[in-house]
Amino acid sequence: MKNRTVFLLGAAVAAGLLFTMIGALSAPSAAQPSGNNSGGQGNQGQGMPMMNNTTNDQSPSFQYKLENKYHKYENGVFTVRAGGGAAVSPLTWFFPRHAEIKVGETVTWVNPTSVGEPHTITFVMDNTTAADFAGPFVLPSNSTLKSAIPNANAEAVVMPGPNGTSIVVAANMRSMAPTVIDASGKVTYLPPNGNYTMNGTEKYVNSGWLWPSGQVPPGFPPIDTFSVKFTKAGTYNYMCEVHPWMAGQVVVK
Ligand SMILES: [Cu+2]
Repeated sequence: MKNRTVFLLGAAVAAGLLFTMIGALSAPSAAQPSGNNSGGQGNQGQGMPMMNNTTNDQSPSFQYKLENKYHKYENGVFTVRAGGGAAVSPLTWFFPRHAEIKVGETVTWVNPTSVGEPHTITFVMDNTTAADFAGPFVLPSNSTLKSAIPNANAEAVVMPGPNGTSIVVAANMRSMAPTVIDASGKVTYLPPNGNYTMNGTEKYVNSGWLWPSGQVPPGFPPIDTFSVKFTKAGTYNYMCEVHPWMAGQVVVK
């Protein structure tokens, strides 16, 4: 368990760096929505006002208050915002953290962050099926990996493995893509922007990496929303696999 935690922390730090870089790269295009060409992007039907660039709108306290202010729960659909904030202060939190609904209703998650910071909505019901977002995989002997993009400044992380094999570190589909592991252990991948009906017996239900609309990096599944319909009363805890301190709860009555 300790090793896993250390690995997770290492991976989280690496991903933090990665996304800081992605954030920096995408920041100029993200800054443009103050013009007209993508003026709808910040709204996402959530009643969120566009940030104007007057005073201090990047401060954590401003962003936190803003994200907590707007609640949307109508027609049996409770919308929860995964993350929020902007370039200076992306928020790694669910807003609100507790959603209370009735049996048969739905929770929909969106990511209103104005820079490309991803989150997951991950329910780990049996306590053993959490998924790291990258891991070591065995390559057959004498195989090599090269980038699919010609002349890319890229090289896969490959290490010597046992018996002449190689170990490649690759992204984990069960973290990155919408995934369900049912009571019998069967793994099913949902299409991007999964719309899942939870029966309460699952071992693992994951949104995949949920990006702000229009900010999915190349190579990632195009996911900017996730919906779960709850058919059984109970308390459903979930977390974000990218930022394990992000925790939320759906109470179904
Ligand atoms: Cu997160």
